[in-house]
Amino acid sequence: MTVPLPHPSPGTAGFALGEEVADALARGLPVVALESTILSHGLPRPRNLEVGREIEATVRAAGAVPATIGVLGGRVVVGLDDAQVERLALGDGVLKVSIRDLPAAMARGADGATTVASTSALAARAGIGVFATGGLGGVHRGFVQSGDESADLGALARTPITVVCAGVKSILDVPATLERLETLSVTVVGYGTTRFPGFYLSDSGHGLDWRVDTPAEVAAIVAARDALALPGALVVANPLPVAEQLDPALHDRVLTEGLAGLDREGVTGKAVTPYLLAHFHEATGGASLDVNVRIILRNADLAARIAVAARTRSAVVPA
Ligand code: PSU
Ligand code: MN
Repeated sequence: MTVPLPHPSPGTAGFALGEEVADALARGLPVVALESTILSHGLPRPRNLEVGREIEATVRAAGAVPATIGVLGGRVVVGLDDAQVERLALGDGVLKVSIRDLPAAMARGADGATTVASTSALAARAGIGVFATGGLGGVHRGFVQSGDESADLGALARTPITVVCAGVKSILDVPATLERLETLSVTVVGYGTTRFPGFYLSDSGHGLDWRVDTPAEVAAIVAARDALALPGALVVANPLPVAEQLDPALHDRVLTEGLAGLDREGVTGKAVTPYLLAHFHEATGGASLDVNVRIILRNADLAARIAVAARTRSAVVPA
C-alpha cells in the first residue's frame, strides 16, 4: 500500500510513499533510506532478497523505519513493501536507474533499482535525512582514458543527506575519488577512525581530516550543516573491523583479474560496477559476498542510530 507524497511535493501518480514511511515521516519518527541497486545489481540471487530483508530488520532493531526506494511500473516508491522488494530483487529486466535514467524509466513504465545518486535525491525529496549503503561510487581506475566517474559524486554535492557507507568501492581510484569529494565540498568523516575505509578492506590507505565516535556527534554536524543551509551530503565512512575484512592479498589478486576482465570483455559504463562485484563474489568463493553483507548490515545499524540521535537532538534543540 502506498499513499501519495504530501504537500509541498506534488502528489503525482509517479511518486508515492509507502504507508508506514508516510506515517513515520508525518510523526517525525526516525527513517532510514535504503537503495535497491545494491540488491538487483550488486548481490547474487537469491541471497540478495534475504539481504534486503535483513537490512530492513537491522534498521528496525535499532529503532528506525526502513524506506527502501525503487521504481515499479514507472512509479517511484519510497518505502517498498516486501512484495515490491522481491520484485526488484528477483524480477527480470530490472534497470539500474541513476538520476538521469529516472525520467525515462518512469515514462516507459519500467521497473528500476535506484543507485546511491538516485536514492539520495529521492530520499531528500521525501524528507528523509539518513541513508545507508555499502560503498559509494566514485572515480574509476583508468579515468583518464574512460572519463568514468559515478554520478553518485555529483549527487552528493547537491543533496543534503547523511550517507553511511564503508568508503567507496575498492574497485575504484580511491585517492582520485577523495580529491573529487573535496572539490565538490562533500563533508567526509570517519566513524571511529581517521583512516578512510576501503569497502572490502578496513583501511583504503588514505587518511581523513575528521573523526566522529557517536551518532550524536554526527547529528551535531548535520544540525550545523543545516543551520548554514549548505547544499551537500555528509558522508559517514564506517570501516569494517580488521578481523572481518576480506584478506588483502586475495582482494588485490581478484581485483587485478577483474580489471583485466573488463578490458578483455569490453565492459564499460554502468555495467562496470556490477561486473566487478559479481567477479569478486565468484572468484572469492563467496567470501566477498559475506563481507559485503556485513558492510551493509553494519551501515544500516549505524544509519538507524544516527536517525534516532538526529530526532532526539531536534526534539531537545528546536531549529
Ligand atoms: N555499494 C555496494 N554495492 C552496489 C552499489 C554500491 O555495496 O551495487 C551500487 C550503488 O547503487 C552505487 C552504484 O550507486 O553501485 C555505483 O554504480 P556506478 O559506478 O555505475 O555509478
Ligand atoms: Mn560509471
